[in-house]
Amino acid sequence: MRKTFFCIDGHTCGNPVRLVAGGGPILEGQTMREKRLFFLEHYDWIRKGLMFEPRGHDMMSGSILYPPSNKDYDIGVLFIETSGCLPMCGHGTIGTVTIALEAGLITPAVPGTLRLETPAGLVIATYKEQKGKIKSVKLINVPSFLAAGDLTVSHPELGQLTFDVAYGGNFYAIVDPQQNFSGMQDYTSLDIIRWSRQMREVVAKGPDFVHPEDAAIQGVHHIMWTGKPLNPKNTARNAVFYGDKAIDRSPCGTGTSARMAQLHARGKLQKGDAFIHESIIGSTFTGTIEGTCQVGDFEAIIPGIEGWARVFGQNTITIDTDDDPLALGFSV
Ligand code: PYC
Repeated sequence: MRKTFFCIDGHTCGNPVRLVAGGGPILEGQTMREKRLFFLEHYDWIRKGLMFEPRGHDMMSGSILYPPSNKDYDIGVLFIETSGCLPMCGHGTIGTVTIALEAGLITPAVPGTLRLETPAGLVIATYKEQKGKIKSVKLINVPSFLAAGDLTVSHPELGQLTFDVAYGGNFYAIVDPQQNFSGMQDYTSLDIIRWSRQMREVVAKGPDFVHPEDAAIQGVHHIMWTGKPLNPKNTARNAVFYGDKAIDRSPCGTGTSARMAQLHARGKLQKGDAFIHESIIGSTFTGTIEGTCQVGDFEAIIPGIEGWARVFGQNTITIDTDDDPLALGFSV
């Protein structure tokens, strides 16, 4: 099998976004939720080939655009990452909107606003444009909630840890500074990656986390370690672990949504507060609470996430499984 993909590469606040503009497969299914499940079953080799080394790398992430399931949306988005096909990806959405608009791949029905159908639900993007460049994108993300607070695990290296689980488009285990963890600023990314793998394993032995309205969204696959910002004007900093070896270079859109939901549920963040969230490299998203709603038994917030992306290249990539033994990538 030999297949070529026309990709446009960019990054959102430092984290990669590879938009597959040509060569994406036709997917069965009405909604993006159904299309995601069909892609995972039949076309996951495309994700592997485009995301993993040697064509990608540990942090690689991207998207493929599809016609939406109904007229309420402008476009459907499938997210592809080293970690799988996430129901929602915030940095991926900011990058996808920026790349797609600058390349003329989508034309919004209402200029300045895009209604995106993601597998996790409706995400509304508004953007600022200057001389053909998208300067910033603000997402109104899916309702986000604190799913469980004050859980404890015995971490193999760190010992007893308390953490919360919150949803922001994916479920996150959030580890705040405490006796056995002084804050992500005090450790190397290699420590955080190793601890995160161990943490994911022990968290998986605890309660199951399943979205109350969509059983296809389940499991705590991401770990957020919080800490002190580099710039004291910012509110907080994080290191978000995803995949097997990745720390998000952006402040993580779904992670920031989950973090705001956690803080709101704990009475520490209100509507009207600006939550400036710093990434491991110091880049920022501005988070806001746009409103509240109910998701199953959970009181949820409607998060706003604003950030920027830049486009830097075009990349025609061939995956040839007949000729290249490493066509579907590898991970070391
Ligand atoms: O920005 O939502 C995000 C994200 C998830 C995983 C990596 N980035």
